Amino acid sequence: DVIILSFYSDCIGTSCKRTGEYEVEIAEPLVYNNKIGDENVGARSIESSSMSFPLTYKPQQLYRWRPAPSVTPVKGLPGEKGKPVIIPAEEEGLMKEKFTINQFNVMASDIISLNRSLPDVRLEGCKDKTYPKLLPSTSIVIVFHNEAWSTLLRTVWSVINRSPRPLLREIILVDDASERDYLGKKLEEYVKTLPVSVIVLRTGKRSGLIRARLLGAKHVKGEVITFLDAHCECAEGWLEPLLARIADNRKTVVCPIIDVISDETFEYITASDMTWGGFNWKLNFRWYRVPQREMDRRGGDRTAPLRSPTMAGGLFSIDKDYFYEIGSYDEGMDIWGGENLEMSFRVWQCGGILEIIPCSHVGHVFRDKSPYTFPGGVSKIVLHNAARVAEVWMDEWRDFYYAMNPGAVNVPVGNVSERKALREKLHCKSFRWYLENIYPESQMPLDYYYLGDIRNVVTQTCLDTMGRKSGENLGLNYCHNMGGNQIFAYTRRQQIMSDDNCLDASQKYGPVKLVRCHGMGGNQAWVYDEDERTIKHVNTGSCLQKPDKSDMSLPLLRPCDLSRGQQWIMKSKFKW
Ligand code: UD2
Ligand code: MN
Repeated sequence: DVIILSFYSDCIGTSCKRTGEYEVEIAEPLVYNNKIGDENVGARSIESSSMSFPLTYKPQQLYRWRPAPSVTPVKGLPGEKGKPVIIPAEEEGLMKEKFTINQFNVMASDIISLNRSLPDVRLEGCKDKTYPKLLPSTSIVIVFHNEAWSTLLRTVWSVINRSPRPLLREIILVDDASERDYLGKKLEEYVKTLPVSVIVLRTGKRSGLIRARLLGAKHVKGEVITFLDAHCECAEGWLEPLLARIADNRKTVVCPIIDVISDETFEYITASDMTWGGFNWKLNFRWYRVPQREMDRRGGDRTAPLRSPTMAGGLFSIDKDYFYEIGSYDEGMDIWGGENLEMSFRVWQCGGILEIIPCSHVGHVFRDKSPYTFPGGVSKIVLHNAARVAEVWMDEWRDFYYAMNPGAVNVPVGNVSERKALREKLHCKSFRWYLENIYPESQMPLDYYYLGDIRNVVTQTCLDTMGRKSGENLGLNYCHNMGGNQIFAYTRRQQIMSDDNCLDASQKYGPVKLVRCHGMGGNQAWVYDEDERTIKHVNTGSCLQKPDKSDMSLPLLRPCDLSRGQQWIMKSKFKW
């Protein structure tokens, strides 16, 4: 379990930093100048093709393709092969000043070629994988609000350079009411000079990334929609494994491994293929280590598609018709956040499959902070979006969300009847089904006796995590009835948990720690006796007791003596 911890990364949104190793390998360039659609093949050639192909695609929707050639590094240019860029010391002041515009080092980005080369970061087993000769084409949809020129256009160029041309139908840029001059006429003129069809759409007024993506999707001509953020770099061979998987089963929603482009140096850093998407009680998306169960299902093959409980949200491909069949997006969501979990739950619960394809890599600039405004307030918007996810998809587990987010109760959810009707219409399964079958490792317990605060009879104070991390002591504080750090679940597996952490004791006496839940009983097994009102530690037989005078915020483990100081009440006044 200690090993597991080192793989977890703390994130806000998807701002998680991960590191890894990569190999550098540059191949010879090939001649490469097909035009879009040139190699569209008719029914006859498909019949004669030995490849199996999906019946859901018509012959006219499949294209013969060849891999795009590697981008050759240019000697002497900064950032080639994904190397970090260091800004000279004398320019550091300006660099820091400009950093705040986009919350990444735009000076570094600006001096890197829009066509820069990248290392081939794929696992060896990916490099000689073969995919069907005929695949559906895709349109790339990139939404942006006030994006920097160089990151936006490097995203576009990486798509152009590294996508098999006949499979790349077009690139659709959706400007979500940016306030930067260069994103106006200049951008429109620039994209006309590009070697593939690139169109610029404008939302007119700020609509948020969800509605901006819906606008982009409406104009898609390809068979598959691929969404990207506006600060990405697609790596070699990124597209064909995604499209091949969808061709195999059009109800599969597929994500690349999202590598890290450093926000400081723009170094391209390979992400682990051993992480998948999860979420916590607050409904934040988070990366967790892939459990052994999923490794076994894949026969230990790290190049095989990885079934992920959730996706990060920004980078994925989906069959266009399936995108609409399964309910596209919730138009009631504003600006940023929540849509990634919404789509994840919806896909799984309504009969689809969500996968990370380890042979597909795309880099993304992860930021610590958001650079743009959230009209109406960040927390209000993010809580509003998350509440819609909880209300529509999570059944009684929505309680965890409300209990954990003081303040969420007072944020209006808006009208969710259409989304609930969608859930009915598609005969989607319950959230219990999702937790049992797709995400048994989830932080949300499947069965629990109690969710609320835990109050000591004598001191009338409540157990409190004080927002502390795994490995630190459990605290005790006046009961505020606001939820959050004072919310605990007492589960059928005898855990007393708060989000990712469980009450844990390794000694007969002394303080109790918060430790990442491992679900294996042991030091984390407790029994609450409703009559005695005691919380007994199974391993040691000791009881949880009020603090002694030396530190009134530190509950202790002591031999059970049926004293009132060892009595706890699990009966919440908290309302959600
Ligand atoms: C992640 C996702 C992002 C989205 C978000 C949750 C990745 C790599 N990124 O956050 O795609 O799912 O979680 O909502 O998985 N934008 C607009 N209008 C707005 C706000 C944002 O067009 O009002 C654009 C923005 O310019 C960017 C994209 O939406 O291109 C995603 O925004 P972000 O980069 O701030 O999100 P990120 O990566 O923190
Ligand atoms: Mn992003």
